[in-house]
Amino acid sequence: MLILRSAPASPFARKVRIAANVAGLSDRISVVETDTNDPADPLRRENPLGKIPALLLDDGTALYDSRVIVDYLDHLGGSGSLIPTGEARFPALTQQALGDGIAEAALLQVYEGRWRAADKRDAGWLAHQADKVDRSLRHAEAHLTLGNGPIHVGTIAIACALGYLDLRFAGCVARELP
Ligand SMILES: N[C@@H](CCC(=O)N[C@@H](CS)C(=O)NCC(=O)O)C(=O)O
Repeated sequence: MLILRSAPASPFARKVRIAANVAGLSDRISVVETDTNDPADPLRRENPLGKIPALLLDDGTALYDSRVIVDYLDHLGGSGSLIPTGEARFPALTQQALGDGIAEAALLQVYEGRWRAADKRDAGWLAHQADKVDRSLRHAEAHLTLGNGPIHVGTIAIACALGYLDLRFAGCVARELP
């Protein structure tokens, strides 16, 4: 049984859980809730970065990060089950990078609030990250055909980014760009 270190709110861990489901591998994976803030959690021994998701193989090897894990699941599920082959591969991987980047920029804003005292928070830095999210959502709306084609790593990543924005930024209005 493979072990997936995960947490319900993590967009990157969610991407892996959905990918495992799409590739028909959920039965082979035990999802273990992990506290990235707990120094005693085994995660830090398995992934020195202390980040989830991490996937533990039967021989104890740890795979991270989510892109590597999805690549591994694609290999287990049969090449092309998550990452298209041929020419379609690169747009799908780029779409994954866009989804992951949105989640990352959103996460950095959340961490700014979680890790810095209120008087140390940097409004310029928060705006820099919020602009990335805004631009990327506009780009996705204008250029991506989501929901009409096959599910792959790119569509999954965008879905997880949108889910994370709903979770952490629900009700926020997209900022006006110049
Ligand atoms: N690029 C990584 C990002 C993983 C990541 O940032 N995970 C967050 C949770 S969503 C985390 O573990 N944060 C804890 C920390 O940074 O200490 C991936 O795709 O797996």
